[in-house]
Amino acid sequence: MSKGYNVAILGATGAVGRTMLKVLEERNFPVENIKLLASVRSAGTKINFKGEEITVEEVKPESFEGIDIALFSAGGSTSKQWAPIAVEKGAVVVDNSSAWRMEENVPLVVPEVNPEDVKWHKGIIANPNCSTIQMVVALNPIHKAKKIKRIIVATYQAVSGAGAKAINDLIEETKAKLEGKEYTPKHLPASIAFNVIPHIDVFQENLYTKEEMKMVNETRKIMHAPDILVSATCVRVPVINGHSESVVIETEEPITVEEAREILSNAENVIVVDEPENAKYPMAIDADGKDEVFVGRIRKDLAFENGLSLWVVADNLRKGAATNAVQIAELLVKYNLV
Ligand code: NAP
Ligand code: 3JM
Repeated sequence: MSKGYNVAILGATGAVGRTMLKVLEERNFPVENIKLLASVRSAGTKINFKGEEITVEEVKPESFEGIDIALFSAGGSTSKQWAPIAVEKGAVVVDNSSAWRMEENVPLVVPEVNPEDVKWHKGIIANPNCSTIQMVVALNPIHKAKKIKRIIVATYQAVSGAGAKAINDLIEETKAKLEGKEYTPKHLPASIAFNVIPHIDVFQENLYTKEEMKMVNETRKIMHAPDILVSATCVRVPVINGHSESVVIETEEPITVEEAREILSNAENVIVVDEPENAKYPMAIDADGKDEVFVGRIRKDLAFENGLSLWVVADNLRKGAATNAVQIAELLVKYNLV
């Protein structure tokens, strides 16, 4: 009989945590026991897993006793506080927050790009930011063939990326505006209904936001490409789920549209949707609920000598967070690391 694992989810009541439960179930991850953890606010909440009602518990140091794999999605400060405790109790932590991603002794893993990096973990493995994940899944195969020098990206990010309460903000503000009423979003930095907001996470000294700098630094670490130049503009749009990205790259060697299409058609977990003559291209609505990264609008960029423009879309709660984390857990099993 094959082994089952004791799995804990910290942040189980959140948008990412609930998606992780769904993905564990769908992919039939070998779970022996599951423990659902959150703050005292939602202790006692019941959540269904494989037909069983599981009660959410307040996270405590003892919560991690006997746990093999702990999937974290409860924000940066919670992760800073609890990951070392979980590791000390013997668990391997797969963390969805930005708290550990750039630490030297923490692998930052996208299974389609750098699966082998899980092998040098010291207890914590970081899951990259949602916008970074979908971009590197699409770009790494091109980088391997033609070496990318430069990436210029603008994101169109769904509100689900800001948590379950931000989804509520979009719906409530839209309803209010249609009825001529006022509603001020509580979990987004500005009005989101009928608007776009060029502000995700906090502004840095260089006038980029932290979300934008995550895309710069995480891309280099995951692709093992410390010299790659990345410039990002991250934008929140009134979409419930599914991030879209306009990506322009410059390669060292020339690349044709046909070559790029061929490379991407053969890339793992990438689906090319690119039929301009039939008005077919990737859209957030179609990526919702899917685990692949969708690429289209592939064309020669007119501003760079060896330039290529692409449109990249994925479900941010799935491939951008939960699915990637569960894939990392699957690698731990595959490589006998738990
Ligand atoms: P969310 O819907 O707001 O859920 C937050 C979860 O964290 C809830 O389960 C909440 O529990 C729990 N939590 C908050 N503070 C806690 C504390 N002090 N102790 C224990 N649990 C606590 O947010 P989300 O969208 O699921 O995102 C959660 C985190 O995942 C984010 O903060 C971010 O770091 C990360 N994330 C990563 C990606 C990615 O790209 N990889 C994408 C989105 C989010 P209660 O119900 O008790 O409040
Ligand atoms: C996505 O602790 C927090 O404030 C969470 C902020 C957050 C992050 C993050 O920095 O961990 C919200 C949504 C992310 C992320 O994936 O980087």
